Amino acid sequence: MLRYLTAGESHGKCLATILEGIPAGLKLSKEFIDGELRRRQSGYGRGKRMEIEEDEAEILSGVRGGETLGSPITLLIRNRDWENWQSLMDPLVQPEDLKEEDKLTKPRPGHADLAGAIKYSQKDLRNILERSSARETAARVAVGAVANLLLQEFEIEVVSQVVEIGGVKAHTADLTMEKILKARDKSKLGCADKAAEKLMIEKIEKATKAGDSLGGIFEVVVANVPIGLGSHVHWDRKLDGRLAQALMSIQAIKGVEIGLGFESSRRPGSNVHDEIYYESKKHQFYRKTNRAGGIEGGTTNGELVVVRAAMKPIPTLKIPLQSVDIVSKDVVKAAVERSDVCAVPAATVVGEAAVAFEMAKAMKEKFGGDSLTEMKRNYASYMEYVSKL
Ligand code: EPS
Repeated sequence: MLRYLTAGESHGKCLATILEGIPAGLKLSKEFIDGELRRRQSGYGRGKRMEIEEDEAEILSGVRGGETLGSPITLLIRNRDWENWQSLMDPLVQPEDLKEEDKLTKPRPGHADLAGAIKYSQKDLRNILERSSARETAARVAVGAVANLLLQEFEIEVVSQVVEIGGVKAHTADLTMEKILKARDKSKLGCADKAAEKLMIEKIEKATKAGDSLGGIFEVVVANVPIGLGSHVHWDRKLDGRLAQALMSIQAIKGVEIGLGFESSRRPGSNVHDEIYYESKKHQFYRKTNRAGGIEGGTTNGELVVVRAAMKPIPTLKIPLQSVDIVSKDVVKAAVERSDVCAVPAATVVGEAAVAFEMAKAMKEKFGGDSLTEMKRNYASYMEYVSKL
């Protein structure tokens, strides 16, 4: 079983995560993890905070001689901004040391502020927003990077791209994965369509000037996935359900699609389902279309796994919306915090990490193994059976 927890507040000392279930013998490249962390920090439309942070993961346990031990892996990411927040955020600061004027009482519509404060009986919204902040996603990206390293051992590739920002759509359907990767890595927005990127940047500039924020859509594609990950037998083993949950749990995500997604509800069945063919020389079943997004009945069918997630605009607005003070009940404008105008490129990297984790978890469940050697042996035996269908 692959599982993880994260801990940490946005302006606390650090973010930490414990990841369990990675088999022993996986080479853990700190460079790769740090590279993914930096990728999450980039992207046009981010705020000043990203100029302060330079995320890197310290590996505290579960690794020796550069390889995993099969024991829990602890990763720690320090918040550089902590220095500026210590007097407010140090766990040992006493209530009497916290000034009344530092308390946040004006909840932002669309944020966890109000519901969280009522649920946890808090009179200072900071006690909610510090943990609900998308800063936490740095830890998820570190976990996803480790999962990705495991997937790479089986030549499974996870690629993501921004496909829409503020209503501007990218057109990349006729590009190969390699071309998408190349163009995406050159893009300030992680978007492989140059013309669309230009329009997206203009939209972000406009939103910045207007004190507003923008959302968008990203896509994650997984290639070289073996047939048979996930299962049809139980609700919590269906891979599409798990992917949707993992993506929906990312801050500000409001919708998830697999393959054709919502569009499949508008077409007749004959124009939705992917017809089945058989290549006798290769002993292989295959499809000419992939509208199912690589998953049927909660199980991978050997085609590309294709998922998309929609992110709402960030709720912290420079020109704030109406709200109500949680203490005085006065009508007020919502709190204005330093924030990002558009974090879709960052969310794309987080989405990729979330998908990598779920795919690695499904691989671990199917092929088991306490060591990577054992897992690969089980995988090879199954793939031999699949190659002789
Ligand atoms: C965030 C608000 C901003 C973002 C932050 C998420 O932080 P701050 O309030 O310190 O300016 O920059 O994102 C990150 C710190 C990050 O690493 O992604 C929020 O309210 O969710």
